[in-house]
Amino acid sequence: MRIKNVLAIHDISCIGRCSLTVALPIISAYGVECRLLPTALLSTHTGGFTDFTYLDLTDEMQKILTAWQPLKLQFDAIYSGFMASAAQIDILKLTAQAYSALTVIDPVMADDGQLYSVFDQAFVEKMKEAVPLADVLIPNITEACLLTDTPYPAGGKLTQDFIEDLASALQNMGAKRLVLTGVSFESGKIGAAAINESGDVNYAFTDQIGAAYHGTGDIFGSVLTAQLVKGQSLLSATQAAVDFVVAAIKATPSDADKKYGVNFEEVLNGK
Ligand code: PXL
Repeated sequence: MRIKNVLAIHDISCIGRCSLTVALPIISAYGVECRLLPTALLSTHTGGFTDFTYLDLTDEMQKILTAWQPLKLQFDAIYSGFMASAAQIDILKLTAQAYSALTVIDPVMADDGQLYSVFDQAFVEKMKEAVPLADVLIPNITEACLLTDTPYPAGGKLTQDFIEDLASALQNMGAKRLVLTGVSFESGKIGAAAINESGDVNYAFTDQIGAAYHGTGDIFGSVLTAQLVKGQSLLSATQAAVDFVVAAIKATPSDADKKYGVNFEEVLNGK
């Protein structure tokens, strides 16, 4: 049987366990080939590190895609994350149109009510154009608010109505299915909302442990994409991704520096 594959469109942050340094090992460990289209090369990720190097690979991405044309490649899924420029969102659009693949888009740009330092409102506006490309859009709550021009709730306090309004706004913008991450209605429980084509919302929760670590969104997206490619339903892929992230946090010493990410390698070793 042909091994399924995913084209992962993310940056390479050399240090800090996020984007391609988690997508590649996790997707491979699920028995799915991980093909790469790198968006940028950074000495570290941008969350909590200062004075990082940042090489924007927009021009190289175009050259790579051109070099692939004669190869007549097929991708089972395209999984995009950190985009280094607005022009890369046009590249994502062309790639999604050129290859008929399940398109999983994580509109990486913000968390905890804050836009990441390297992005601005013009980038948010451009990211809105990626929403209708998504067979599965996987924003966190901050990103979902930015994409729908919804004010971020005071203190991050969420209700079921709020989540369901965000979901229907994103589906009205053209996202087919959604997984909203970082959903919590009561202290001690956190998880994700999975929304199917008809707008039905199901939740996958787990016990909340410790603080927020860097890179867990990319771990979540990698497990989710691998599971979808392997034929799992949206809800079971979401639950698997929630459970994997929790196991990775549990495997990480509580006094570890959060910007170095979680010990997901130990979870892979146990697979
Ligand atoms: O994990 C998301 C992410 C990916 N890549 C880079 C980042 C971030 C979040 O800060 O800075 C470079």
